[in-house]
Amino acid sequence: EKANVAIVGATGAVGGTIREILEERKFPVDNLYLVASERSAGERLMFNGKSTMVQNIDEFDFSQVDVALFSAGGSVSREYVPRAVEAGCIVIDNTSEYRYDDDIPLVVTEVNPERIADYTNRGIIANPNCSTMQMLVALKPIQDAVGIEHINVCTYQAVSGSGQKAVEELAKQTAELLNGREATAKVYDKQIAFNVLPNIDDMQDNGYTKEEMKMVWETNKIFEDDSISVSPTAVRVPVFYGHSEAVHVKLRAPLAAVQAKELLSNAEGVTVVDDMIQLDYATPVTHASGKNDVFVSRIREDVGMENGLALWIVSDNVRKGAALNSVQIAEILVKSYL
Ligand code: A2P
Ligand code: 11C
Repeated sequence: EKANVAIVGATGAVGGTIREILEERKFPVDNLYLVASERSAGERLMFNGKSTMVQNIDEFDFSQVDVALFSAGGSVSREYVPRAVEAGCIVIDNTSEYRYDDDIPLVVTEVNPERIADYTNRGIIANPNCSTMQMLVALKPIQDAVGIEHINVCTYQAVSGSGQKAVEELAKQTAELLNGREATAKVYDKQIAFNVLPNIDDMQDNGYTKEEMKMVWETNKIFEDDSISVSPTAVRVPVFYGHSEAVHVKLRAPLAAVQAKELLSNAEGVTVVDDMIQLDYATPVTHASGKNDVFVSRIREDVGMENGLALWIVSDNVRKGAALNSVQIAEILVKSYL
């Protein structure tokens, strides 16, 4: 019934939130192992009222672990996920390292939980990118009802998506600029405070960034529908927690805004916040930050195309976008498969 769980990247933005969520949801943990690099090995962190020491990944014995949640970046996953699997762990990987391999399931728990069964292929389940995650939680009921032909999406992404150092950079630059000093940029190539950067993750040969292409590849894979086309622009904004998205979808059949609102109101993991007369609409700061749900506002028929629907989608990128979905996958895995 209980599982031995490891968090790899335990000292990071996502790893810390995984620890919080395991505790909040009373995940049936037998032993919890906290793993990071040699830099933070020896530090102690609390879990369920117990102080637990962070261990160096190089010396860590994965054979003690049933489920390992990896959130330490792509290169760490490339090197250590195979070792963990070899030692008998099932890995839930939160990087883009294994997401696009055909035999590795890519799971959003509200959309395709049945794919978790495919963990037997390679012992790995991949967790999608945060921008795809919240978009698909919101679009799932619409795809089921009438089908989606095309998605046009612009993102407004929080700095916590780039990790703890980026959270510190935004705070520091803001203070520097308000004190009349120059902003120092280390994590981002340009100043992020009081600015917006249309450049997230590596450039690809087609002129899109990798963050943008993730939204294309992952939408097709998770919906198991290659006929959906996606036009993405991914933008970093000076927000700490919570990604926002302006999404316009072309549907395969008509769907009135009131019907879409009704579908979304009944959808798992979704909260509709949509009463513009009362100025009731979701934002990262007022609704999403620190919360588990995906919030949907501004649900309206698209003024520029037939069978079009427009939506504003906001969610905590570190929670549903990363840590929460990983834990939800682990819950289903332990309950239904182990
Ligand atoms: P460490 O504290 O030892 O650097 P974030 O996404 O917030 O930047 O966090 C990244 C996480 O990944 C941290 O927990 C960090 O641990 C961990 N990490 C980074 N590089 C490595 C590595 N080479 N081996 C193990 N853990 C790593
Ligand atoms: C960001 N979406 O906000 C990224 C973070 O592929 O898991 C997550 C990167 C990933 O910068």
